[in-house]
Amino acid sequence: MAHVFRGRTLSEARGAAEAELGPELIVLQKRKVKRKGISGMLGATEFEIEAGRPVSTAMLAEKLRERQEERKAATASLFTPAAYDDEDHPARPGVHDLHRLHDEVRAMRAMLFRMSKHPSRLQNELLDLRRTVDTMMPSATTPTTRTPRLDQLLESSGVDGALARDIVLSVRKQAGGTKLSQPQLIDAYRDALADRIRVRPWPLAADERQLIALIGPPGVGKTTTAAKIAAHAISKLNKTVTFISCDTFRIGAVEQIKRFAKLLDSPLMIVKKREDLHRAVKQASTDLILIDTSGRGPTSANSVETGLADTEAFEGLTRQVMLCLPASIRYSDTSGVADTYRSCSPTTIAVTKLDLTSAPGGLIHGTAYTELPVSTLCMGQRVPEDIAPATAGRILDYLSPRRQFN
Ligand SMILES: Nc1nc2c(ncn2[C@@H]2O[C@H](COP(=O)(O)OP(=O)(O)OP(=O)(O)O)[C@@H](O)[C@H]2O)c(=O)[nH]1
Ligand SMILES: [Mg+2]
Repeated sequence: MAHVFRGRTLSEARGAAEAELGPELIVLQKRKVKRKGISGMLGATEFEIEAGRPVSTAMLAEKLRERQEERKAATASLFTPAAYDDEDHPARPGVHDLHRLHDEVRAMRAMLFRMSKHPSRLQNELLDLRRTVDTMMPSATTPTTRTPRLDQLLESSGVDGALARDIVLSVRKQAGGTKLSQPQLIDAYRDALADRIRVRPWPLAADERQLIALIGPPGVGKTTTAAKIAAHAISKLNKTVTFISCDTFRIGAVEQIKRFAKLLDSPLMIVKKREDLHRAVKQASTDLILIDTSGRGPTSANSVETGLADTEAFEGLTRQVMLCLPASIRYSDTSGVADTYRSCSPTTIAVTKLDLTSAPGGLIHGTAYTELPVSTLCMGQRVPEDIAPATAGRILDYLSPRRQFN
């Protein structure tokens, strides 16, 4: 269970947490928040951390058994097969049980990710569980599960972490105990990747009025991607576009998008608050509304970015909230980014900076963690040229170009 502690400094908040949970506590999240009371209204801030007690293996097994019972009663069809059905072997999870538990926790997390607009206590508890299971899993570099040839394939795709381990297991399953030739190994590897790729058609293909918002970490390419999409919609699809910018935080951000809006002869509205965002969307009458956000991300439950999750405010528009991830992002870093932007309710992933890496694991890491499909690929700074709709074939070829291994 996650607990929240506050302090004027991070170490003060941590001290409060340690006083209650002990020095072995697990910190789940840290953030800067508005101070309570009048000083907060005047802009004073403090630090907040969410932390929980470390979970032992036995407690973990017990918790998961409880979840399983609840799950069976409520929504049996939503999850993977049970991990602890066998009454004769109930207590300590072995390696295979842990793999199954890991999958199960991932399925639960993915479902919560889809369902949730705001982090809940249960969600934090599950995240805590997932992290604990992740740390208990045998490393993907365990010699018994990897071969140098498969290592090389994974490395050249940039696929790592828990996802690499999943892929190794499925290639081994396909091999069924026989030694694969190099072309067979590449085929099995590409099949395993293909099973995990998810795409959604390029958002601009639809005829309905659309809202496309770009969210993601600082410098990932949100504003540039917004400009590319706008330019593409105007010049190739003859659509009208309104820009809305929520980025009043970074110096020069407004000027940057203003330049794009001017070049594309499209209106631009700047908004600071959630209500202003909804009002601006209502005012816009163009075919496409493009919302650019700050790399700082949602800082509180009432942030302007969190307003992107208010689907009822966008009636009559197809809502696409694209989580922008750099192609080179590691699997372990994807979770932090996805968790930060969860409250914006993203619908697809845009993978950027494909031109800057030869190991674009981000194409599949984001989907593996969030189950969101990839809609958009960006491969350079040129506006509007360096953008393309995501297709499964394109993603597979970026991850495992055939020529490289022939
Ligand atoms: N090589 C390459 N550069 C890119 C790509 N997309 C954006 N950039 C560059 O990355 C830099 C940052 O791009 P922005 O669009 O300002 O990024 P942002 O996410 O809006 O940044 P913040 O608003 O500061 O969070 C710029 O120099 C862009 O030209 C891409 O696909 N490939
Ligand atoms: Mg920007």
